[in-house]
Amino acid sequence: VLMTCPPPDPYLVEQLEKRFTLFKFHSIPDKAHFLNSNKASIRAVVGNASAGADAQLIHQLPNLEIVSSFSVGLDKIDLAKCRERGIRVTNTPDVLTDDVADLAIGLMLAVLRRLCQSDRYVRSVNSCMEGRLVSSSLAVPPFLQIDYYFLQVCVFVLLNIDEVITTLGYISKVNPDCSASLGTLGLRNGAKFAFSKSSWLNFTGKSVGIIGLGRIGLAIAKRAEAFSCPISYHTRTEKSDVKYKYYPSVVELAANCQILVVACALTEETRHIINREVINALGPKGVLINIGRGPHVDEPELVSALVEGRLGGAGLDVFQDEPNVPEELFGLENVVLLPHVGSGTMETRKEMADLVVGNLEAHFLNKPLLTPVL
Ligand code: 8YV
Repeated sequence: VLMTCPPPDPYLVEQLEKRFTLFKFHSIPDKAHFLNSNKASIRAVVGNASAGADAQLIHQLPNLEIVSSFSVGLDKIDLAKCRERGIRVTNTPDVLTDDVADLAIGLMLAVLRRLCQSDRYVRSVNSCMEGRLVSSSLAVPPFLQIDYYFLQVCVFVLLNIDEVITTLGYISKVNPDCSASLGTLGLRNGAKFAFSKSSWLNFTGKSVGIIGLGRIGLAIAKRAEAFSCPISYHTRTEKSDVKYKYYPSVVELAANCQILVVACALTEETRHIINREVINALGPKGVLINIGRGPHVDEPELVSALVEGRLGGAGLDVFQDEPNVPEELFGLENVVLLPHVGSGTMETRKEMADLVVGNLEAHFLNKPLLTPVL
């Protein structure tokens, strides 16, 4: 078995190693040499959302029988080539649906309610007040720490006297409500931390537009309904069995919702389904949530819309060139950035691993595959 992705889960690796001879392609320095010497013995590929089996790899593996993906998404597998060669393909549907849908709702709440910003604020206020900031982020000898901290606070107070008064009111609970105030604290490496409780938006009742109404899209819709969100959707063809409003174009969907969620598979047709026109239709009060794939979005367009304020906010679990994230997003407080963790719970990752291994076992024992794609 050739694992083409970086090992995504220790349990998966352990289970594969118990049953098969596992080659971890990612950590092999001379891949061409490795393939030359081992190509004949490789009968299965295990991949995930970051690496699967492209045409070039399939071409180099003459005895490849099955590709078992540790993902529901199949965009890293050349399905046409597999079909042509009679190579079986399996994925991990259903077991991750709830987690991905939960995360989509989490992102909506996090963006609108500024959860991550609030968390950063509380940590910063506390580490600053206790002087931990200085000792944890700077290599200052212990006997100098108090002085350095004192100096930092003095400089900061002089520069931000108005905000310090407001913030101290909040911290000392003299003014526990502090609802319309703007507190600013000079923190990590001298960066300023702007914090305004009145810039948050509520989530309940916001209209949610979903692109793709498969298992994950439907699970998101069901959850958003519980928050009294009117639901609309876009798919290639209208669904006869759902009551949500259908829009035949993504631009129309974007123009008629406040939160737009990408929940469709990545194909040539859906690449850059979020483009400038869609972003402008969603507008300065709209929020984009992407739990699909990075290339669903024209990322430079998204970045400039967020920087210029043409888009209200974004919650992103996926990026065009993971693990790289456009730097321009780091300074934006209306953006929540996650490292592709939609299915990343212990329970789900175990179920995904069991499916990957179960499919391989079934194949090599000539039994029906558990979750066949091809
Ligand atoms: C995984 C995914 O993050 O299922 C998918 O399509 O993107 C994710 O579940 C990934 O494959 C885990 O390594």
